[in-house]
Amino acid sequence: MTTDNRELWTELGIDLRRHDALLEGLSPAFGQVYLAQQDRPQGMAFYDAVVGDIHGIRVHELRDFARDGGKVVATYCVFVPEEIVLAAGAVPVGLCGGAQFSVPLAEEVLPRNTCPLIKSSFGFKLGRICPYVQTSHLIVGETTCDGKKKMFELLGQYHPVYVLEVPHKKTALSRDLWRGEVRAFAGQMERLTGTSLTPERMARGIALANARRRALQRLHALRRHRPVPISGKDALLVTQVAFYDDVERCVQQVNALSYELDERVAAGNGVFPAKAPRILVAGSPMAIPNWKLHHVLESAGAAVVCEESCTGTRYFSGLVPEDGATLDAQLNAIADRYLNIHCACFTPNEERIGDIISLAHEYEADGVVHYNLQFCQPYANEAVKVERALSAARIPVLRVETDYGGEDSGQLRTRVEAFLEMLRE
Ligand code: BJ8
Repeated sequence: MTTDNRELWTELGIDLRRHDALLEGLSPAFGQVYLAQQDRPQGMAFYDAVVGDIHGIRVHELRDFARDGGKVVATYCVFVPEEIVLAAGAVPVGLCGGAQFSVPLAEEVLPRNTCPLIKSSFGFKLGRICPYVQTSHLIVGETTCDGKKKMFELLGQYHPVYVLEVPHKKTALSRDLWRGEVRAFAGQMERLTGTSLTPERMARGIALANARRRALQRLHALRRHRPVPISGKDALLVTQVAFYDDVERCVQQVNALSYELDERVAAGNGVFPAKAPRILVAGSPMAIPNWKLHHVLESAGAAVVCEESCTGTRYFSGLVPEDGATLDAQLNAIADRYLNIHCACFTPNEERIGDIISLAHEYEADGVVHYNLQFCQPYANEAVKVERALSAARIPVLRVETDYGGEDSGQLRTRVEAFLEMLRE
């Protein structure tokens, strides 16, 4: 930790006492969960360095950008069209909300039976612990689930917030509403940045966002190989970092890692034995530093080969067509790509069930762990249909509901071990 960082955090109004306590806990946790892994790809050194200076270099970059008049736009959901943010010359930053640390603070305000992702996010702002939030000029929320929707109202009392209305059905009427919302958001970005959106600027925003998706698609596709060339924990970390890193650097780092994995695959080198049970994790997103389930699974001998989640396939699947000739056509193409995200906030959401089954086949998963954050109603309820569909497809499934705390780790480990034992039989 450099003096320079402390000056920066002070300038951003960070509560240094709380912030020190957060970082003191993060460092050993990362060492135990990540650095203790064997035979990691060399390309992960970049990600280790990013976590090692998690509130340093990137925050400096954003602060310098802001000093030069740039705008930083913070988000919590993959429904926020980052193409538009980029086209307006602003920088999108996906916020974390994966730490238990800020949950008790949030519980002083929010109902305790709120999902940990919402509580953690809110607590970070309330306690002035997150320099990314502090650097941002605007937080863009959404009406995906009720908990978030109402939390954003409260968050608006502490920070500028703009809320996108995400419809909950995928009818023609909903599509029209969403297209209108995307246009209104484009106007909001123009006002925030003072930049008029043009087809050329939008084309660049679309190309950048697609480049990141392509890089992530390529990396994650390599996890289909047996033995798998990268651990699930490492792959998850790459996705988590992608949310807030500079887009071009992200593409470069992810592609470099993929080249290295290509070589591993060609040489038949994997990080786990070829016979390790292969697990698809499906469900709620896992924001940094939520590595809990992956750590339990891989410590018990499994290989997590895919995440059907917003910190997985839902983040990078589906490109925006790059041939839109007018701003209108581009905005429609963006809106349509986002409306095709299969979040459990939609009803019905049969496409997600189809995705889970296809991904289980594509990644040769021996079983699926359906993960939902405690008190997350959309994913908990949808798990019933997912479980039935997987049973019908003869794919073993384990349903897990947990939070960010460590109290249930022993019980979780026991259930995971029993599930893996069953898969090995
Ligand atoms: S598109 S999954 S990122 S909403 S876990 S806050 S749903 S109670 S995170 Fe999500 Fe966007 Fe959907 Fe993806 Fe609510 Fe559930 Fe909490 Fe959730």
